[in-house]
Amino acid sequence: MPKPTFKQDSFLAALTRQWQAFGLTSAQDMTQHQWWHAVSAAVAEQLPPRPDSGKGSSKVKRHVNYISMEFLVGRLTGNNLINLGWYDQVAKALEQYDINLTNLLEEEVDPALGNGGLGRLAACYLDSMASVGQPAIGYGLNYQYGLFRQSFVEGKQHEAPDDWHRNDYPWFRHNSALAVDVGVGGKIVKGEGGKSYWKPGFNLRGEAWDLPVIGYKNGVTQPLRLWEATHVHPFDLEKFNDGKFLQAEQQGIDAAKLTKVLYPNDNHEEGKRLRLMQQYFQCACSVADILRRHHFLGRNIHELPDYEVIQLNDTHPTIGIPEMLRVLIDEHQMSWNDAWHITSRTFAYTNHTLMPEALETWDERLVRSLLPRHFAIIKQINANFKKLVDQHWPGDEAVWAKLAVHYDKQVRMANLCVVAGFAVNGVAALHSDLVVKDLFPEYHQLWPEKFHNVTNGITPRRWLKQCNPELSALIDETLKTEWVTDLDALKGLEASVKDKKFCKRYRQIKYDNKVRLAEYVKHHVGIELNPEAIFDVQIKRLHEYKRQHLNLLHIIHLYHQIRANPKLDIVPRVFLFGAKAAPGYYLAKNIIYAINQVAEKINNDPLVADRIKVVFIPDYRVSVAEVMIPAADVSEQISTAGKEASGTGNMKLALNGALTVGTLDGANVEIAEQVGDENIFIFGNTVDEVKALVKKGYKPKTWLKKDKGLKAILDELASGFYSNGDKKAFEPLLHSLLDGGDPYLVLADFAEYCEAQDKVDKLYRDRDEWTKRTVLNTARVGMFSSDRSIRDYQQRIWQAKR
Ligand code: B1H
Repeated sequence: MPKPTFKQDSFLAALTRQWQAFGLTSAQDMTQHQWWHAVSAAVAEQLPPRPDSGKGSSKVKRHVNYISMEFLVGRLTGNNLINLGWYDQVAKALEQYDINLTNLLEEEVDPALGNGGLGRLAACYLDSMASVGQPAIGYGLNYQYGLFRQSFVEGKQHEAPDDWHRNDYPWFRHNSALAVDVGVGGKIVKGEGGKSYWKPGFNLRGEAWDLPVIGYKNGVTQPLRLWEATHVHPFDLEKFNDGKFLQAEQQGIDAAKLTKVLYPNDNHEEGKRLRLMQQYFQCACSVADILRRHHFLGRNIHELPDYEVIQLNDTHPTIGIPEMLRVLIDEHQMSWNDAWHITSRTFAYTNHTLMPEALETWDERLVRSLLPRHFAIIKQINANFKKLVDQHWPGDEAVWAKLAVHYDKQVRMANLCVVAGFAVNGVAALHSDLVVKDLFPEYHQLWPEKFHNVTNGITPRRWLKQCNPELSALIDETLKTEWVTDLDALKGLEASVKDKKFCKRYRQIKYDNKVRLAEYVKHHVGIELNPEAIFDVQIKRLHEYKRQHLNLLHIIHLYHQIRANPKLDIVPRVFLFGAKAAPGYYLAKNIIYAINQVAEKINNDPLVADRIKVVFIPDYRVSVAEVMIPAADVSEQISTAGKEASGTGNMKLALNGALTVGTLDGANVEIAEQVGDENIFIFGNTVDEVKALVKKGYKPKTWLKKDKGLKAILDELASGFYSNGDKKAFEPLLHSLLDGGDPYLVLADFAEYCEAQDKVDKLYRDRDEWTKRTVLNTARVGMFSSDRSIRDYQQRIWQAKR
């Protein structure tokens, strides 16, 4: 497809229609926000009228349907302009109105339709599929409220609803022809000839709202299709005529509830009825849409797996599997065997976590009451699979207890995915290993060929070109190639570490980005930062396993050192945090509170004299990440080994020239391999060491006995020193570290973590050496482009023989 050309006349004409639609008499009368809206809508109008990703696919290249409950796309206007290659032309066109495009882009409210890494990964993958020419569609939900907005009230997290004004988001295209009706509830009834069928209790309508996913300068636009739940009939007319007005409206209210809000949990499931409804609604709409397109293109239903693959982003859309079987059997009148043959060659599953509390299981009563037909299908899958297990492990109830899809009145979604899917993959080499060894060893024995690794990636369009334009320009000048679609080309920068001029500019760019972040912090938090200090950044969801509290203990350790030796010579350091805690996650919220309280004390202690600053930036989100990442010197990736499946912030930070302080966990392992041991600070217990410590009977007390300084830190937290005398303020945190048994081995890694941080301090004093190592990070992390991940998916899963 040809690269789309920017037509200034038609853009300006569209812009005019926009301000006219606002009821204004001239462009100059628009507010800054209206300008953003008008420019976005005018650009959106220039896109092809109906992107349909299905047509480009063929038997040689299957079409990908990426189903995910979350797409954390971030702001679209700037990104779309870059990918279209129109950024400079639009900026120029706006100059005649005295409008600065860069400032305008700040007007956009982030569409925050995801929690964290899993949702952001989905967004990066859409960008890469469009950019490498993988025909694809993303299917998700059009939440009215995205992830909550966070503020701090006296140090404590406060949540507010995130109304992102989806109803006038200029990038949406509503496609009313694609609406789908979805039945829920009801029961199985006997029909004529003894054949039973499902009679749903009520119906919902799914309306399709498409966001354009624009490939990088290649003319490709593919949809991200987000379903919104509405009611089938605006009113139940019968009830309305009966005078039961309120009841008549009731149906509509319930439907609209379904896609009201994103569940704010990361790595944790709650087993809520509404959540299962959301999952089913999304899957039913998406499966119907996939089959509609398949038929529309004149293809035979038995050839579905030759043309389509359905990639499940974790188990959240698993109910799509029994839904596909139901449609094929009940609506296409197919035999079980034929339907199974099609379905089991169509679905593939990505596992994103080993955390037991995140593995989805549904109470059978819930599944049966909401989806009686699907429950019957799941029981059939289970019964058929039992025969296979009995053959391999005759009479072994313990194995069946592990492998069953339905057991103990629970439906286990991960097991359903493995049994019914043709591929299973983890998201980093270490994680995929653990998926086989710790989570699914017996399944691996049954079907070794199903298991794969695809290491996560990030899109270099947003995470370098867009967020770090100065560094991108330096790379352009140095390499003189289009590295943004071939990130391995960054290897070419290695030679530049010897180039003094290059290094000076690289360092200056980092400094300028730190100044930009300092301005942001000054404006939003009111704290002054010294850009000469080390900017040490930990940005990710707040979770016990990610160990933000390990970072906190080290901060207090430094503070103690200063108090013991007021002349202590350390490089000034700014510890920056960005993290949201799930609203019901008590411990995580307490850790936020502790960090804020310690920050308050340290930032205002004259003895510290600005050698340490601690800043918790509120409402961390994609647009804030875009300011923090280019400004980071140090990247904190300090999860307990074996717990972080991959991480992707680690990749973004390394790409932008931060040095990692990290454990051998998730993709850190591969980052270390790529950048080389000298260019990363690895510390802490390995997966095997963690397992051995736990097996031996891990006791927090033993570590406190060994390390008096560590004990003093915990004692001080318990003393009320950081909490105006309130000794209970950090009880949840202290309980977790002490009587709670320190489940994530924070104390065991503390000493080595402090040593690693000490090395950071030492190295930073040698500015040339530091710069050299950061350049080598940028140069050597090209493999973490999500374009590479997509090609891995193509080769190993989507386009492989099955
Ligand atoms: C990841 C989740 C997750 N893994 C349940 N699992 C959710 C689980 O709403 N829920 O119920 C939401 C999210 N998220 C993350 O995926 C991993 O922790 C990261 O290590 C990984 O990089 C990311 C992308 O693969």
